[in-house]
Amino acid sequence: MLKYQGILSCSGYQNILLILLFLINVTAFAKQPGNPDLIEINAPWIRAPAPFAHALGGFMLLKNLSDIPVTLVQAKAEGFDEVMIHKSISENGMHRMEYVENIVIDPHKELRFEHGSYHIMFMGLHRKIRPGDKVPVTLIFKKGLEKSVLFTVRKPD
Ligand SMILES: [Cu+2]
Repeated sequence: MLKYQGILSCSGYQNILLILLFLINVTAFAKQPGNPDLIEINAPWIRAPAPFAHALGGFMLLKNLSDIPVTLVQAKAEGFDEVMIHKSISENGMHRMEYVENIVIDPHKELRFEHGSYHIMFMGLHRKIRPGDKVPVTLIFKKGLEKSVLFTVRKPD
C-alpha cells in the first residue's frame, strides 16, 4: 500500500499527466476542424434555368486561406431532389459528368467551379427559380467543417 502510494505521488502521477496531455494534443490535432472563416467562396452563382430544365449548374471560386488542406465532401440545399458535386469531362469529343466524392483543396490554394469542370449540380427543382433569386447552400467539408453561402441565380455572362 505504501509502495503504491509512493509511485502514485512521485513519478507515476507525473507520467500519467504527461500521457494525458500528450493524448489530448494528439486528439486535438487529429480532429482539428479548421476554420470556416478561412474558406472563402467568391461569386457563387447558379445558372438560371432554361424552360423545362430540371438540373442546374452552380459555380464559384473556392479559396482555402488556411494552413491545412480542406476536403469538400458534399453540398446541400433545400428545394431540390438532390444536390451533388460533379465534374464535367471531355473525352474523344464526348462530354459527360462524373459524381465527385471529395475534393481536396491544399493550403493557400483555390479551385474554380466553372462550366466544363467542377460544378455543383442542383437536380429536381421543387419550385420555379428566377434570375436574381438567392439560394442558400451549405458546403460540407471533412472534420465537421461547414460553410453556408448564398448562390445568386443569373444568366451566364
Ligand atoms: Cu453535373
